Amino acid sequence: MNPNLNYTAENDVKTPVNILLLSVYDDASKEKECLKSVEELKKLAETSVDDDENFAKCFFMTQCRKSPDAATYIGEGKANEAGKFCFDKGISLVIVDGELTPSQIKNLEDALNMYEGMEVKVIDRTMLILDIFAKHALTGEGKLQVEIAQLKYTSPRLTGRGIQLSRQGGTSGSIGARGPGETKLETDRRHIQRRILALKNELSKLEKERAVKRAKRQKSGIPTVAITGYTNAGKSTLLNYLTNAGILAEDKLFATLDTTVRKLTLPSSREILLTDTVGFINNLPHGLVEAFKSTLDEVVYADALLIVIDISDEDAKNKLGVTEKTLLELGAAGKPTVYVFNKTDLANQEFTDMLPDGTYGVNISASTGTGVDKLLELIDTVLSASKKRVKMLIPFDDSAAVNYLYKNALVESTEYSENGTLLRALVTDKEIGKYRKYII
Ligand SMILES: Nc1nc2c(ncn2[C@@H]2O[C@H](COP(=O)(O)OP(=O)(O)OP(=O)(O)O)[C@@H](O)[C@H]2O)c(=O)[nH]1
Ligand SMILES: [Mg+2]
Repeated sequence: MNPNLNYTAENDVKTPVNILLLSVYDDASKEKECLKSVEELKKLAETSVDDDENFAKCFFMTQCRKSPDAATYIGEGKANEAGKFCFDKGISLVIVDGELTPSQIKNLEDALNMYEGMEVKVIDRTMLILDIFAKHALTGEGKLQVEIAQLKYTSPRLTGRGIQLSRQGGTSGSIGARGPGETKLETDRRHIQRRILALKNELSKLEKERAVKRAKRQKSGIPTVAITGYTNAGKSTLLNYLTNAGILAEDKLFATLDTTVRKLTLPSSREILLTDTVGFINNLPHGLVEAFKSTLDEVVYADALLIVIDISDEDAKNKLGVTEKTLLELGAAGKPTVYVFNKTDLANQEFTDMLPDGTYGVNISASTGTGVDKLLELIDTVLSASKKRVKMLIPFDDSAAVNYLYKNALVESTEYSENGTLLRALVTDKEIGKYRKYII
């Protein structure tokens, strides 16, 4: 965020929150990669603090060592240096670019708070992401998913330092302590386990509702197209442009956590359902994919994907790699896909080296609408080429149809009944058009 914009609409002065970002890399060759990741951590910290109507002043420190220290993450000497630095700069929050064990957090806090009266709090990257999720989840389902993830991950890691006793708290101390709420955090592990179970029960009811809705959509025969990609790529802006969905789209990481579905008519007059989904990030926190399984299922069950890439981002290629890896892990890879290279109004880059062989790509600007017509055409193209599973009963006198399907479609099973040949096959729209009368 821009530190110059440190006034709210009401002219309240925003308070700077001084933060130190810490990262360890294991080989000199990885320094650049480490700094890139720290840069992203800074963006996450700014997003989180900005939500509290303050602004972040971020410093960073990195250390090259074989592996993070088992006790304090950074070595003892570096921890002393960091402690002094925190004291000098008035830093109240240290964020580590990785996942820490509860004891590492406690030990590092003890090491950093080296002078009387210091109250430096330590959180890790996952706690920070969960904190942003807690603030951005709007629906009941999203909130339940985040609270479960926080109870599992954040609760055991809270040391009590710098925790605000109010969920409304607007200072640095509240970061990483949102969601489960203070009363729950003060209770013992058994209580937390009981709470997780109760929330999971509630969540499973909502998941069932979602599954019913999805089944209804599938039955309607209208294909679903999911907009997916790295966080901040412009997914919500694209859905808004196409459907006036009115979803919050802003320069923040994880602005969207809840799924929105909108109907859209393509120029060919084919109707589709377009869904906006939660964005991905490098090293998506452990357990978060599981927590957001039902939301992410919208991607898994979609008929086609739009993978949105911010082409103005110099790290676009890596971020696309992260997106594809995450889709693979979710079991959503290999679907008919259009690669949507967005933000061309900021940088008109060639995308050809990023486009996998045999796939479709298009340059667009979701802000101005440039290229969107071509995108709609491509959605039509990939949907027409995509295969659907059908059952057909073909009369014996049309053996040409059976031969054609054997040659052009993927026939999964054949049976003979008294009325003809019963085929189960994966077919394209072209074959559906040709043999619609035989589909049962
Ligand atoms: N200049 C420019 N900015 C864009 C374009 N598309 C999106 N943006 C901006 O990029 C930022 C992120 O856009 P979103 O639509 O919120 O991105 P998202 O992919 O939905 O992000 P998450 O929900 O956080 O995963 C916003 O500030 C948008 O205004 C574009 O084509 N051009
Ligand atoms: Mg979004």
